[in-house]
Amino acid sequence: MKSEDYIAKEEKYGAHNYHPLPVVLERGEGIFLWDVEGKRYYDFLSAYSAVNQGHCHPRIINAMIQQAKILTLTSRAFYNNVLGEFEEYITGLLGYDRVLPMNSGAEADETAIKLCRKWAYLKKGIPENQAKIIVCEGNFHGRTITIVSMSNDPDSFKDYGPFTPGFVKIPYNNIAELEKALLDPHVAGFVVEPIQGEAGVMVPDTGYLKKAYDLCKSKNVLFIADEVQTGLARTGKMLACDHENVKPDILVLGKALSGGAMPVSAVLANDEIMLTIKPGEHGSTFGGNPLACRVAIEALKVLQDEKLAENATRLGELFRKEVSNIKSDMIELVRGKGLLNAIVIKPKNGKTAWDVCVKMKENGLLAKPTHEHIIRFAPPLVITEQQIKESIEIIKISLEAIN
Ligand code: IF1
Repeated sequence: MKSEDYIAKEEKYGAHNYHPLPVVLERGEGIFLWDVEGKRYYDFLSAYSAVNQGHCHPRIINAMIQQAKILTLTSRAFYNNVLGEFEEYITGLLGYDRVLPMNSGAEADETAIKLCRKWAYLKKGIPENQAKIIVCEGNFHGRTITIVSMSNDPDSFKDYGPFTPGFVKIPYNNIAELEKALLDPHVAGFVVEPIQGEAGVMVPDTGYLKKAYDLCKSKNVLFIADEVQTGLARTGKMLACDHENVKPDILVLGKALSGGAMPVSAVLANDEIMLTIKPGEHGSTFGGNPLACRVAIEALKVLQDEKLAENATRLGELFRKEVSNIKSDMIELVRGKGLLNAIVIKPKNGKTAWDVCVKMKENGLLAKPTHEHIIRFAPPLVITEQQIKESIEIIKISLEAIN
């Protein structure tokens, strides 16, 4: 079968909830992907930052294979001999009392919302069913009904109502609006992405997270960071909140927690919050399974052993500097942090970000547009200086090829 045959099969039998770039991938190694015709590509999406450690990292895959031969799933009806080790490791690494393991990012965000509400009723003393949670316009936290109830993007919520109540939407990167929203005594939490990914890699002003955190503290409101995309070395620190020395009350992780090997997510918090959920009040069949735990421990160790946060800082700076120097009337703006970057594209003769991505694909580099005119550039963090320079050359010739 050729690429077009695979594409036709998906078109015929699959739901049409995605519009992929026309490339059919069959193999990945480190920063590279190969299609079914054997053509090699630089991966500048990293499965939306799930593959920070690079495709099929040998240590992660080996951990996975070893554990898969022994035990994969018990459910939480019984103990398993890996979960405790994972819990001890990740809480020690990130400095929290406890962790609650889930699978997808959306489930972990749902868990954070449930935790926040439990805490609001059991600890803060908000009257039953009155708790409110502040969220930011432009957010992306996943696809469940409750999470799309937090969204102001019609693509996410339209025709999925009725929606979950209890969310207050304010503009992102706006301290004054947060201050105003916090005047309501029924506010229990504030959910924020340290950098908004889906919105087009929106980096807030320096000091925004710290000020927001301090304001939340002054009102006894939980600061909840969705680091599903920004966490785990992507922005040049283990957590993007580390840039401002902010320690979220509730931390949400996903994606790269498994290095892309399987869905693994987690919510971290201290005793006062985490212990408000009692046995039988929340969970997941697969959450905390021994296979996921082994994979996650190894994925976290790889981030540290290979100093991937440092690499993201260094090569991210290089990327933004060199791309800013490209002379192209299609580049309106380059922004980002670490290796989470975006180019805002100015359309030219009817050609858009999509056409740039198709051209880059032809030239051997994969990236995906978001919001019509923005292209996200987020390679695996194992990329080298030489490779990032080659990639920038591909971006350059692709932009030049569009007239
Ligand atoms: C898709 C975007 C990225 C996330 C944050 C939770 C989740 C995500 C901050 C949910 C997921 C994804 C999912 C993916 C597209 C993608 C995305 F463009 F939509 F915004 F990465 F930039 N919090 N992000 O970014 O995690 O349940 O998917 O594991 O295809 O929907 P999930």
